[in-house]
Amino acid sequence: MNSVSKGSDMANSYLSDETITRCESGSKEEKVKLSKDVTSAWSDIDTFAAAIRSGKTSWEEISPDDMDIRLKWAGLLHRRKRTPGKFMMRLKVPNGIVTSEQMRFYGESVEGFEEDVGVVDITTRQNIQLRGVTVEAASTIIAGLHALNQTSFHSALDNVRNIVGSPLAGISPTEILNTIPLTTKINDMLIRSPDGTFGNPRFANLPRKFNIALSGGDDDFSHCNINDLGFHACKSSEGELGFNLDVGGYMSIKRVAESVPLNLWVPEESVVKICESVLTVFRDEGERKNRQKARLMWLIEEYGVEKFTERILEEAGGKEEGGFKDRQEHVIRENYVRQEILGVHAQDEERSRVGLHIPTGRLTRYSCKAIADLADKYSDGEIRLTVCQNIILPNVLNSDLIALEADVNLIDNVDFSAGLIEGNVVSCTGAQFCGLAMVETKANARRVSARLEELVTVPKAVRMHWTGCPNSCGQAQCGDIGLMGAPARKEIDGKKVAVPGVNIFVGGKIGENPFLQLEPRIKGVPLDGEEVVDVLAEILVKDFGAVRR
Ligand code: SRM
Ligand code: SF4
Repeated sequence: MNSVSKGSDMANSYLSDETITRCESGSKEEKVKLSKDVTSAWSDIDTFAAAIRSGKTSWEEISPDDMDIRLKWAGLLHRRKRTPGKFMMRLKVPNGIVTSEQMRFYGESVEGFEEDVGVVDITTRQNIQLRGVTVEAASTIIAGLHALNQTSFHSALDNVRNIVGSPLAGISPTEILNTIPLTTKINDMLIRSPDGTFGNPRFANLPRKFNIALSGGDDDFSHCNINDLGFHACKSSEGELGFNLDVGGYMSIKRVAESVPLNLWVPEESVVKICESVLTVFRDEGERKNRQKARLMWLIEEYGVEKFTERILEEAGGKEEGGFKDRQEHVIRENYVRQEILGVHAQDEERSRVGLHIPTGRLTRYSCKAIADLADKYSDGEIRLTVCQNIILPNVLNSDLIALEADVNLIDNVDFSAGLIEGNVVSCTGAQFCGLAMVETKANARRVSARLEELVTVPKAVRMHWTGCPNSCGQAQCGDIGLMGAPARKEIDGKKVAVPGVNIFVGGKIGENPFLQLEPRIKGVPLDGEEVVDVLAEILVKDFGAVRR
């Protein structure tokens, strides 16, 4: 049996004796978390970096439990399989709001690394990942992030991931509720200690990852239905601002589950409280043995929806205490058309918001700096990230739009306008850096979408989601078309040989009436060459009204 580290400022001190007993006979990850508290990562990274800098050790001598597991609590994911000794560093960017100073810092952080490894990605949780990071560099980058009021803590393995909010918060004419103050409050509750510093042990040892998203209006740009907690803005019958709460949505190899509605409406001021109460129940009662069943949905099913609601309300101090009500009726506006993100859109009489396309969300050190400069010049230094891996510059004066377009056209890999297919590609990391990937995704997504733009024209945007394996980080089941890495066979020199391929899903929906497409329409399409292009062109013609050029 492992000895349990349980000091007063540690994650394990929040676990009851009963939970610790379950963890002791739990999965490998649970044993690693017990034997040395995960909060150690927050200071270990400085100790390891100093020892390497002084020549006393090398990254190879750091224990694999620290290197590959515990350092994830500092946002450091060792890419042992693809780039040994180098990390991907995942940040926390609540609501996807980034300042020009922070964007400039991302570019500078990867400047010293080889150019093809030292890149920056916008993720499918409107977040940032820096790549090519060494142990020595990580400690300096974390200090730089903290100085800019941002952190990488609590962003990987068994903690709460980036809090997703509406990218049009505060600037959408159809908004019900601005999500920015709330995503900030939830983030602060999770990661800041009472003295305001980064790193709070309270919810740092959960049974598994946990996703929270808030939608401020009917567009549901946050994809609430695939989050463990999805808050849908909805006024109460008395006109108070708040949210209907859906719970348990997630995607994984084992299971893809759409969230289920609770009979619960949460007033704006009790959102943080209900997050705390669900997280407490999940931390204390969630599965600790079988990681495939350690997501919130399994606990909800154990309770049943009604009993689960009672349990979280009890934890929150009761229905009246928090001003909670029964689920409120949400009237779907007639003929509501989902707003566009990309392109120029009126914000008020003088200003516009401008959505810029970042192909597959990949930024370079150069494009980070160039985007920071654009934001300083045109959008009061503000940049917004989207779950579709693009960016928005808000508050651009209409009189500046022509100059902005000219400036954007000088930047590689940032597009002022993009085709209806290329502009709507989403892609997970894939085999370039991800050890779980079955196929390369970002490069294929770019090649295939460019070929499709040559072959067909489509009457409206087609969202194509690429994901390198069934974990579905690229959310294939949400896409109009989803492509998921899978085995395929191809005839080469008269013989059938195994090649990288994709399963193709058709018909996922997002927005007011979301739908997850769980079954692929076609399996095992080889990825290299033209076959996948031909199959997709056919689907575009049949299902999406495309016309061949
Ligand atoms: Fe993910 C594991 C990348 C969003 C479901 N995901 C991984 C790892 C950490 C695996 C690994 O160690 O290599 C990937 C790191 C690759 C790398 O080098 O970047 C990885 N996931 C990503 C990102 C970067 C994809 C992207 O290119 O944008 C996204 C980071 C979001 C963030 O900022 O935090 C990302 N992952 C998602 C999503 C989408 C979402 O959150 O809306 C999902 C499905 C939703 C969900 O989680 O329920 C998702 N990732 C997974 C899973 C399956 C979870 C499960 O319960 O089994 C894994 C595997 C795991 O955790 O064991 C996984
Ligand atoms: Fe890696 Fe698979 Fe996630 Fe893509 S979907 S980033 S290949 S784990």
